[in-house]
Amino acid sequence: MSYIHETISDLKNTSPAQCEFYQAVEEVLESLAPILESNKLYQQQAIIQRLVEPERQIMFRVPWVDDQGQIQVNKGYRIEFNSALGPYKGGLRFHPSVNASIIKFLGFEQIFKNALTGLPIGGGKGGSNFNPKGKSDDEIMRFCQSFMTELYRHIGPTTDVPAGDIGVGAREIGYMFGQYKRLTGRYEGVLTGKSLLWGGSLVRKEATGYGVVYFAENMLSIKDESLKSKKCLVSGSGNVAIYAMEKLYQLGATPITCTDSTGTIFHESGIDLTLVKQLKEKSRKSLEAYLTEHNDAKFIPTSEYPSDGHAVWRIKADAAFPCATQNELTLADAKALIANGCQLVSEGANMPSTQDAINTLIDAKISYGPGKAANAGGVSTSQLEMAQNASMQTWSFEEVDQKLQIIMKNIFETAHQTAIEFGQPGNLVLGANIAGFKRVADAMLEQGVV
Ligand code: NDP
Ligand code: 2IT
Repeated sequence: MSYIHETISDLKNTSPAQCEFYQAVEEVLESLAPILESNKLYQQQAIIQRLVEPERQIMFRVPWVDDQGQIQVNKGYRIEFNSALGPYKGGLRFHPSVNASIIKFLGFEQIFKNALTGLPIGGGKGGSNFNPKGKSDDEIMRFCQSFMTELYRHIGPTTDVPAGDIGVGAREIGYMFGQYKRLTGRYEGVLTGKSLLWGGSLVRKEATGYGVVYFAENMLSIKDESLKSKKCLVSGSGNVAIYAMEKLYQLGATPITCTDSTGTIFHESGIDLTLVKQLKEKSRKSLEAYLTEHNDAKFIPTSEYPSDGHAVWRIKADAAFPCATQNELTLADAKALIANGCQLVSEGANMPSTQDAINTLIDAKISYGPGKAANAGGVSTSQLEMAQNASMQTWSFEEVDQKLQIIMKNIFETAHQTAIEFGQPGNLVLGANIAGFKRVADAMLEQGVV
């Protein structure tokens, strides 16, 4: 058995029943064979075995009282995965599907994503199996306060800096920041994605979605192409999807779909973004309500999705932007995209494509931007928020957006050049994994066995 397969097999024995985590580890480790061959120190110093084991895993009870006076109990997590490059950095996800496997896969991805940005941030992730859907504002506040009542003792502006992810936006960050301040008495940049009124950074809200589109532009530019006039499939209708669609429109492309957990909207003439913002950012409704304003659009409920995938990827278009959740683009979906002439996939979500879908997209020579490279604009702008907080400065929208564009270009160039260097031009999965690994692994070598 090879060294890599042995490591994965050990992991399955010592961390049972964590399939999303194994999937993320396998994807990274499979790409690392050439660099592990070229520098034996990584094996001698057990870098891989150290990387797959989080530095610390915190799991806690989150009790809270609902509007009916009933006591509810959720699970809370913060996985502090790797601090070789800086304080643990990564979002919090509130979704009923959250478990240790999901948080570990997200934390593991975050190590390499953050390394790839070139910024001084380590990798971490957290969250809860709390379901924000249908909860009142008061319930959300009480939950967030209870969550922070345990989390506050583990985080800090130079140790661990959480942010948002699925189910955690400005409202939740606000309630958590308030409770942190109350418990510690400190007003400091312990969370990112804060409101602009009290320490947030311009562009952070838009950053992940804008970044995914900037990354796509970089992928196309080396083929002398651009997004202008392209028809685009977008999945999701949350923070990442909304600002990916906004940037697509700004660059002359047309998003024709978006999705949520209830189904898919297909609007051939272009998604009405003002309406999606209204439905999702304000009234928090199902996308089906889109039809009340646009009877020329189509809503495909999840019950009508193909059994081997998702309706959104079966629609003919030039480019695809998965921006909802993990494993939302299957092998059959990838084949349908290719058959329909799709030229590009840029991932806003974390691990949205299954491994066989990724292999198929790469074999078809489609421009494929893996999430840990393409969606790194969010965490990068979080680091810009930390920098502003630490220096007590606020930068203009243009200044932050300019920095974001440069960071996305650098990430693309790094992954692209690394893929060439290791003999697989165009394979940005290999390029991103090796480049991210090299930075964090070399830091670990220099810091000794810790
Ligand atoms: P939001 O909560 O704002 O939006 C999530 C969207 O995805 C919603 O439309 C939601 O539908 C849909 N969705 C979530 N889970 C499922 C599911 N299991 N099946 C179908 N649809 C689902 O989250 P974000 O936009 O912030 O995050 C989206 C993705 O981007 C995630 O993978 C996240 O990890 C990743 N990401 C986020 C970053 C950020 O800065 N926020 C940074 C980098 C990556 P509904 O409205 O019905 O709930
Ligand atoms: O997956 C991600 O990169 C995020 N959810 C954002 C993390 C952050 O710290 O801004």
